[in-house]
Amino acid sequence: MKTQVAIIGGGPSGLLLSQLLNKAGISTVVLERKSRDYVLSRIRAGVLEWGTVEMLRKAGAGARMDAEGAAHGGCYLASDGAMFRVDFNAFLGRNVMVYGQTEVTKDLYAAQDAIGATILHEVDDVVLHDLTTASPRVTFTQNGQSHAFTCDFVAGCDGFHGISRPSIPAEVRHEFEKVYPFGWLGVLSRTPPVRHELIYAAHARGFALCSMRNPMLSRHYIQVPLTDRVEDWSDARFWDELKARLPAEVAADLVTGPSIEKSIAPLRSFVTEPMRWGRLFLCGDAAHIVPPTGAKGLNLAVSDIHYLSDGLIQFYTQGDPAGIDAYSERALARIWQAMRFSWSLTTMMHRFPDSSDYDRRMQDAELAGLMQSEAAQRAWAENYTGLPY
Ligand code: RFL
Ligand code: PHB
Repeated sequence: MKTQVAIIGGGPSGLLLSQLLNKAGISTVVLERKSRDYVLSRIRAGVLEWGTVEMLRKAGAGARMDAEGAAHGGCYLASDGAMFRVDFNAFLGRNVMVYGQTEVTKDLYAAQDAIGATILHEVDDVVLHDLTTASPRVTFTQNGQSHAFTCDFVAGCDGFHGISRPSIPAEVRHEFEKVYPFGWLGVLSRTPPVRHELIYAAHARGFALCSMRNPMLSRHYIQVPLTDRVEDWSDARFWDELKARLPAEVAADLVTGPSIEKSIAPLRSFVTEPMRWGRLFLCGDAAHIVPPTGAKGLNLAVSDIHYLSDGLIQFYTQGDPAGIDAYSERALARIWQAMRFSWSLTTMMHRFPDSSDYDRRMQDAELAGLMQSEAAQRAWAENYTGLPY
């Protein structure tokens, strides 16, 4: 077997890359460790930057998003009772799209099926060989049988715990990491969203976020200690805690109901540099992780794929390696901006266990500064809705 681009990982970044390359006549093989049902059961991101929306349309996977997604022209920030709205439309004439990652992934699978792309599920023991030669080789097992194929390039789209990043020698990698001393408890429920747009709430008891998937499906998060387990949080305890952290007029409107999914995610900022080694390119969570506060993870995966797919198409159609040679630098420049935004929003909105009174006054002053300044809100909106590619 031989293909032009081997793609490790069938999450949003791997599927989107495969789709864009296939549409340009470039052959791919996607290797995914889990089953399709498992990949589609993961509840993750909910907010798409407009650049992501346009990339999904370009890939031919945007029709259902355009029909069922909700364009939001702003969002709310709340702090101990006070709440204000950042108006993306007024400042920038831009929206974000509320459409779940689960649906994005489903649409990408459907688009891949429609063009007959090769996606192998439940593969194990993926190993990348000869990455610094012109003909890398990929070996793996499926149903207990060993397989191998050669390719021109490998795209490592296998998430934070994948094998692609560790395939780059440790002495080549420069890793930057910040682990936050708390996690997010996320709850999905068949209840109407409390407001039409998202609410990010800072509170003395900890951060809370009201998000949604559609008019009858809400997604809420609260900051919890890393030592907490999902079993510690009955539905009743969760709703009480969420209400306690929201402004009173919002809490009064909150409709509660049984949870249909509940999970705790740790918060981390992580970047590895460079994102290319020989013929291997890292994309998405394989190369970087942001805390979910800025809603940037999936969107950064998509901007990586924008740079890499353009570079590979330029290479195959014009014989010009300029785009793939610039990939790591271009992707990283945008990634560090999103890292800064996610870190700054996380730092401003959460309670840190070791923070002093001084630190808390700084958080209050930062939020008040944002509330009072149109210039600050405009800059915030530019980052939240997505910096240009
Ligand atoms: P993924 O989605 O992790 O996909 C990687 C795929 O690779 C497979 N894999 C392997 N396959 C073969 N061989 C191996 N050895 C393999 N190892 C792993 C895995 O099974 C998987 O299918 O990475 P990708 O494609 O780079 O996509 C990144 C996004 O999933 C991620 O950044 C976002 O979900 C982050 N995120 C959010 N991003 C946003 O843009 N907006 C949001 O609102 C947002 N909210 C969130 C989030 C992530 C969260 N969690 C749970 C981490 C909210 C949460 C709670
Ligand atoms: C979500 O709806 O899952 C979501 C929305 C915004 C975030 C993080 C997660 O910042």
